[in-house]
Amino acid sequence: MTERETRKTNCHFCGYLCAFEAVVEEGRVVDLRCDPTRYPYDENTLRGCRRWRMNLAVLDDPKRVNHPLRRVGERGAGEWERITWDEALDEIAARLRTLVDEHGPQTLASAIGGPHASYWPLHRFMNLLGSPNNMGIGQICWNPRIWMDVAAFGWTVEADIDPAHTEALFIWGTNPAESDNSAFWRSLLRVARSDISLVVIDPRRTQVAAKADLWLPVRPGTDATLALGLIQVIIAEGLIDHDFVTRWCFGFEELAAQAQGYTPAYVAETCGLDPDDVVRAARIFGQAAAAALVSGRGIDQCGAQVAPTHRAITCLRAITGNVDKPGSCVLAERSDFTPEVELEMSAWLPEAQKAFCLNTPYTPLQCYDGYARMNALTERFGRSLPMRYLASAHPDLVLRAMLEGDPYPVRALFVEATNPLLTYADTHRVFRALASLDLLVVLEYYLTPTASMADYVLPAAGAIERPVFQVHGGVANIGYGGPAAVEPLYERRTDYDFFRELGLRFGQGQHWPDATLQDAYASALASAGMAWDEFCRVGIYARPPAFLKHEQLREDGSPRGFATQTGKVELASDLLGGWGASRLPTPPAAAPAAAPQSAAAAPAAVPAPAPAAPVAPPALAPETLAKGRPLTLITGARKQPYNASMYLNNLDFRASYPAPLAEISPATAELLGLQDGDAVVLATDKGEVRLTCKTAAMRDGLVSADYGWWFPERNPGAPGFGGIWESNINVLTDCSVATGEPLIGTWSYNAIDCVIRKA
Ligand SMILES: Nc1nc2c(c(=O)[nH]1)N[C@H]1C(S)=C(S)[C@@H](COP(=O)(O)OP(=O)(O)OC[C@H]3O[C@@H](n4cnc5c(=O)[nH]c(N)nc54)[C@H](O)[C@@H]3O)O[C@H]1N2
Ligand SMILES: Nc1nc2c(c(=O)[nH]1)N[C@H]1C(S)=C(S)[C@@H](COP(=O)(O)OP(=O)(O)OC[C@H]3O[C@@H](n4cnc5c(=O)[nH]c(N)nc54)[C@H](O)[C@@H]3O)O[C@H]1N2
Ligand code: SF4
Ligand SMILES: [Mo]
Repeated sequence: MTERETRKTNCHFCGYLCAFEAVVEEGRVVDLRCDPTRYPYDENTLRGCRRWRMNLAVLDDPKRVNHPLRRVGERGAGEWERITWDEALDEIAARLRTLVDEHGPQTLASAIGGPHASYWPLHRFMNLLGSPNNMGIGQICWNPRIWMDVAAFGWTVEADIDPAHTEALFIWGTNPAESDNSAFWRSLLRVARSDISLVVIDPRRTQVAAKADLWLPVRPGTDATLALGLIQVIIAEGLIDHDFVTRWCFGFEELAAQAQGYTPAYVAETCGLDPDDVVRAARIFGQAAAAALVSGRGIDQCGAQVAPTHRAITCLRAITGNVDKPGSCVLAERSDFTPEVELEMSAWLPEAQKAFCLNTPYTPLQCYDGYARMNALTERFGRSLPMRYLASAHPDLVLRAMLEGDPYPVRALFVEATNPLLTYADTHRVFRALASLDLLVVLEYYLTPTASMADYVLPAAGAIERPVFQVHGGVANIGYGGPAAVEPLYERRTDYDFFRELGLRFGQGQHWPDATLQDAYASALASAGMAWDEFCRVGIYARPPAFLKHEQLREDGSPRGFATQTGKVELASDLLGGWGASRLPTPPAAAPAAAPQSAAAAPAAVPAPAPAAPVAPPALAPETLAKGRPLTLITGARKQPYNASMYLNNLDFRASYPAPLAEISPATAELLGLQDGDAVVLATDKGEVRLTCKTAAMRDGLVSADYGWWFPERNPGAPGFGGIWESNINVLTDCSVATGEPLIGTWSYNAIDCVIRKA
């Protein structure tokens, strides 16, 4: 009789890490079942999810990379030789050593992607080696909100949606039906059926917008103006929380003066909205006993607008007293388990090496100096943000260092859990930069277009064959996950094993005391007094949230306050002002933000409330304008069942969603003479891509393009690289630091001028 047993494990096809029981027969996983006894405690999560069934197929997909590969032909030609792990590790170590000896440790950069893996092992290796250059997505994913929350509140806030308290919920630039599609999305469906007033701010009529009490189809890139407009109405109508403002806000008078010009008429004109809707939204937020707000990439990826938008949102929360209060939001606490910043060992990155941070002269907040200034504040409350992600190097500057050796040569790159040829801005430039390197190492599941450019492709162990512990950057006291069901198949290894083994070859032995990833997680949890076995049984470490922590009394009898310079919530910020930014939330002069000329972002003082909305003419070269009708482009609106450049190899998915879409409103389609299913060409000054036209409910004059599209059924290497030049929207985008947000460097994936025509 064959031996059959069930083992706890987790999915990892999105951030939920849903709990499974794996049925294991003779060391092989033969079935998976939902485990509602562990996070997220809900069988329906699986029922609504199309991805989890892929787990078995992906685990032993014949297309997986199963052994270390060394390039033998021309870079990109797709000619590989199978080698052993020891050969791979020894050769990579030797080649890296030669480059470091010649150029210094800063010659190595890393590239990371979304939250697919634990990145701290990579960061630990880089810190101990002495490289400050972690290139990633920080500037356009998560960092802007985190930085602005910390500047205002001294730490990050998370929405607390509690039917017992919440009276209003704002969903701002996020589309959980597609990007989350699980527990949070289902909680929103309950909100939509309840008495809670639901307001959605999104240029597209998303699923949640269709269920909202009020939908504000804002013009892309004008959210800062809208947020100031809400503040203006709330102050003018006396809807502020006087007690909270008096006791806990710094700079209210200044903010009130600043907001004055943002009348409903001005805001409606600038943002392309109905002035009555602006007033209605402000009243809903201002009159609610508790108002919650969730924002997303729609406002994170708006270039120079990003800091003023997030700051205006912190002000909106503060003047209405919606701070660390049940039903609005909770100020997170540091984790009891070892926080990310300690796991990544950022304290070991030598000061002399931090000086090689490429960002420092450009983005004074998103760099090691900026981190130190912010950390000096948060540390007083015993907590530190993860350093590597929040100091991540600006891709524009890393690519320049690769291509031009300016200000020093970056000659080597480690790519972990990302596919930059699809997901980073300006594909042509990324391609040239990768092609120019002396050493490119890619840790992957599949031979992606990016992996095809590598010198070494290393087989990464995935879900079910590795333990997981999801901590969301370690800014809160919650972590969930569980054990591996089986050992990694074939010669796959965890990313941790690679960085540890390489670390040992660089004399980092004392800093890698845990032989395996599971041991390392167990050590991190031990700080919280939880044993790994216990964690695997319950699947989560969490503490119930505490509210109103600023009111807690310290030993001397004074209230704790906020971890900011003034101890209050900072509506006006001397800290940010000290870096040359405006002390108040101030949108860059002309909207939309993405127009390269407009993004110089010399922060204006109180804006003259212009009578007419400044909608800039498209900032495109005449050659581009000659190609078609100008529209405003937004990119990357999430779509199930795909995730960025992943899962396009799933034939069932492709049968139901076969082609990358350019969505436009029916009125825009009519104006352009386009119909559903038409092939269209979309162009910016960077180039052009081909997509399929689809009409959808959204603002007029706008095109929303899918992102991450390549064709895994084709050869991922030269010459076509899986079709990355065909429909990949990042062929059209740009990440120039000069036109980005001046504190953080955020570039724009939205509010981009483009032209469109029938192919
Ligand atoms: N299916 C799927 N799910 C994913 C991912 C994926 O690739 N696919 N990626 C994961 C990752 S890495 C992330 S970061 C999250 C992101 O999750 P979300 O933040 O929910 O991202 P989007 O779905 O792109 O939603 C952004 C919304 O902002 C709107 N928007 C665009 N421009 C503007 C603007 O100027 N102002 C406003 N107010 N709205 C605007 C878009 O129309 C869109 O509906 O999703 C995660 N989940
Ligand atoms: N135009 C435009 N561009 C965007 C965005 C947008 O909205 N518009 N969104 C941006 C955002 S928010 C993000 S987060 C990025 C996402 O960008 P990426 O993270 O680069 O996108 P993915 O396609 O999810 O790439 C993940 C790759 O990692 C591999 N992988 C997955 N898990 C693991 C693992 O555990 N270990 C290893 N070694 N490999 C693994 C997968 O096979 C896949 O090839 O894209 C950004 N780019
Ligand atoms: S992909 Fe689906 S099953 Fe997997 S973690 Fe996400 S919601 Fe859960
Ligand atoms: Mo992201």
